[in-house]
Amino acid sequence: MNEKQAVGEKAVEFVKKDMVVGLGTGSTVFYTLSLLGKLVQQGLSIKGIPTSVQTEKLAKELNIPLTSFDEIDQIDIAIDGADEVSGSLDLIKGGGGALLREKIVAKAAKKLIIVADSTKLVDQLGSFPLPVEIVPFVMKATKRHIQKLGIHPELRMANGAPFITDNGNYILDCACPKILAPNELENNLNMIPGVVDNGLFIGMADMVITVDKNKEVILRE
Ligand code: DER
Repeated sequence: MNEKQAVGEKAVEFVKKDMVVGLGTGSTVFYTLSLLGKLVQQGLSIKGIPTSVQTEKLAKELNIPLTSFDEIDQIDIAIDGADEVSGSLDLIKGGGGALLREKIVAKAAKKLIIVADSTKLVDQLGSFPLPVEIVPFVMKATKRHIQKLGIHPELRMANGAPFITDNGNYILDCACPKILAPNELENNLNMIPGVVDNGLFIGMADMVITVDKNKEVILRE
């Protein structure tokens, strides 16, 4: 079974007529968007808010109608992937470089559903390097401030140059010891001048759709 497809498509069951849907970014939510595109062709009336230029492009290819925060105030449901999911449904996100818009959309949603294959499940966050979005202007000083928190930032590169987010910023991927106090780390990071946001999504997921040891799709809430 393709776990990504199974969990991605399961999430579509929670999308109802006339909903405003936060459209996540990545290879798992790709299956959610693909099935939503088919249902839209069959008459499902929804409006999507994309979390990245990549997702916006895919949604347009699938003819999923799009809206924006200029037109709506609240999102009914956001569906997104994750890079790590802890036992308490806390997340590390940002592997795809879209963490800022993903967090904005997630915060604006009445319900956040995460679709994650079994490889993403961890006992404690921190095996996946924590993505931190920073302003390019002040990178060296920002890296020094981050290192004082006991984590180790590395500039994300793409094609031999710094990776640039949809918002024109850099990403530092930070190797962490096991993250014992994720709330504290998230707040400490975001207080650093030059840090825009980070990939810790603490207490935000309402449901995680994943696969258990018997290869069954399960809902964790
Ligand atoms: O950047 C993100 O948080 C994305 O949701 C992404 O990293 C999810 O991973 P996936 O491509 O394995 O679904």
